[in-house]
Amino acid sequence: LPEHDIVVLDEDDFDRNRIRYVATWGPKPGSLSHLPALEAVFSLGAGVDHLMSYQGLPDVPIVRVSQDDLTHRMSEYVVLHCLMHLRDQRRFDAAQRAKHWDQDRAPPIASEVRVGVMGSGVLGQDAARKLKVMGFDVAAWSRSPKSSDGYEIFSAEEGLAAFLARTDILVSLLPLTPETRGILNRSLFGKLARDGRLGGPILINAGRGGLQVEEDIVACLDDGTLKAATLDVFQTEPLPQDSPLWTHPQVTVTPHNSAVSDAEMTARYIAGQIRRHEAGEPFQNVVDPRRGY
Ligand code: NDP
Ligand code: OXD
Repeated sequence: LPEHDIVVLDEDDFDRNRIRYVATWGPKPGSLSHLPALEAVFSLGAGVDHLMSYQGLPDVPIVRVSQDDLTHRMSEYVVLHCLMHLRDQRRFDAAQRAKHWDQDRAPPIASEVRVGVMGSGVLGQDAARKLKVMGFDVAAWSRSPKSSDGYEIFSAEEGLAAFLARTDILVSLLPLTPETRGILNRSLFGKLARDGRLGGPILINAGRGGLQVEEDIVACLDDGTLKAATLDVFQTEPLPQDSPLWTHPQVTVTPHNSAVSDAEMTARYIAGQIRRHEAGEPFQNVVDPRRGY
């Protein structure tokens, strides 16, 4: 954007009256206030919970990142971990370390395993499509009613119980909002299918840590309500050293890197949005602050 000056908060001196756009992740209190020429705020990631919790969010379009490289990375992660659970890969990792030839059974195939994707937005739809290609029996859940050619989409509170009852692997790709906070809890885990081929329900959460109640996850793993979990996001990040999730034998921990935004791609995306806006076209991927996503 050669026609614009670009400044960095806390590094450069600048005149707040001249700031037209802000790109941010987890803005400090006050940092978005007193910017009279502000035209838009860009979230440096797909999620905007870090902005929705800002006190006094400016009344300008809030634009989030939604681009193919991030979407494809997330689908890679979801497919990888669904396949890891399908093939019980962690068991073979342990067997290899013990030099144990653990060849005892034919695993189920993907079509015998029901994956339920919570959140049927940009990420959920791409992941669901790719899980279908691998053969999984896929369904999804969203806030508003939707349809898809390839799989069933349940919606809202009314559709939740039926969605959970047909789910062996629950993939969470929900945004964190007041409605979804803490949704991944014991009551919900207790409604997942118990008659599946994997020996118990499995949770994969790559949405946000605030969606999950970690105490419930550990207790449900210990009493068999859940069989295993893959978690990319946590209530507190980095995951505290004393969290039992680090060492739980049924938990796979990844450090919030299922779909890291590439800095170069994100910069290009934001520059592209600014060019659209300055050419009189609307921003894309504008968030609705009333919904919180
Ligand atoms: P979208 O806004 O495109 O999709 C959100 C989906 O969630 C929609 O289908 C929406 O329903 C659904 N939803 C929202 N609230 C509810 C609710 N109360 N009940 C049921 N469904 C609900 O977002 P993306 O797919 O782009 O991203 C999803 C989230 O993934 C982000 O908000 C972020 O938190 C997380 N993320 C995590 C990353 C990581 O590295 N771990 C990387 C990138 C994103 P509807 O279709 O009806 O609107
Ligand atoms: C995002 C993230 O929201 O990386 O983009 O979590």
